Amino acid sequence: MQCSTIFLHGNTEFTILKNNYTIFNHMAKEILIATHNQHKKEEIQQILGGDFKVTSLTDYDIHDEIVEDGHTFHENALIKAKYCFERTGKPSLGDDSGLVVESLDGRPGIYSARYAGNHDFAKNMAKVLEELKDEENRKAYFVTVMCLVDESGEHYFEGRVYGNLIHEIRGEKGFGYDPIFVPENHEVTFAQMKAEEKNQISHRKQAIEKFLHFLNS
Ligand code: ITT
Repeated sequence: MQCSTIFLHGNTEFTILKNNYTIFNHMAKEILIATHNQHKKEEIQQILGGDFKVTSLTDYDIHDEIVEDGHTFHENALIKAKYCFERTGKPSLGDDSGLVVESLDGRPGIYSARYAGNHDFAKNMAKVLEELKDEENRKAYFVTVMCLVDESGEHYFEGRVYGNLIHEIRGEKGFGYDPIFVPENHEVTFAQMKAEEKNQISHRKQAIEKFLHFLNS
C-alpha cells in the first residue's frame, strides 16, 4: 500500500492511502505527572483515556525531593509542575490537595499531610477533632489544585467538595481525613463509600475533568 497524504488533526494522524482508505494512527500525547504515586498516575490515566500517555517521575528515574514551600495550593502545584517541565521539557502536571476547615481559619490546608505527623492519618484527624471539640460550625471542604506547565505557560484546574466534619471516625476505606468527612447531600463519610462512589464526586475528579476539558478544547 502506498501513502499519498499524511495529515494531523488534534492528536490523531490521518494517513490517506492511494486507494482512498483512511487509517487513524494514534499518537498519544504525553503528560508527565509530578509524583511517584502509582495510584495517582493510574487514576489520571484512566480518566484521560487512550489519547494521552501518562508518565510519572518514576518513569524518568527522577528521585530528587521537590521542596513544596509555597504558601498556597496553587503555588505548590506550580512548583512541582515547573520542576518537571524544566527537567524533561514534557508537558507536566503538578497537584496539591488538602482539607480546609472553616472554623479553623482554613487549617490544616496546605499542611494537611503533616498536620500532626507526616502522613500519619490517625494523628492528623485526632488533632483536627480536638481543635473542633467545642465548635458547632463543622463546615469543611477538600480541594485539589492542578497546574499544567507546558510551552504555552501555566494553566490551573481546581476541584472542591463541600461537607461537614463529624465528631468521631467512621469507615475504613480511602485515606487521609476521609473517616471524618461527610460530603454535602450524603449521610456517610468518604471512608464508608466505595472508591467508585467517592471518585464520582471527589475534588480530585473535578479538577481532572477540568484538565481533560482544557486538553480537548
Ligand atoms: P503526594 O504529594 O506525594 O502526591 P500527598 O499525600 O501529599 O501525596 P495530596 O497533596 O493529594 O497528597 O494530599 C495532601 C493531604 O491532604 C493528604 O495526605 C491527606 O491528608 C489530605 N487529602 C487529600 N485528598 C484527600 C482525600 O481525597 N481524602 C482524604 N484526605 C485527603
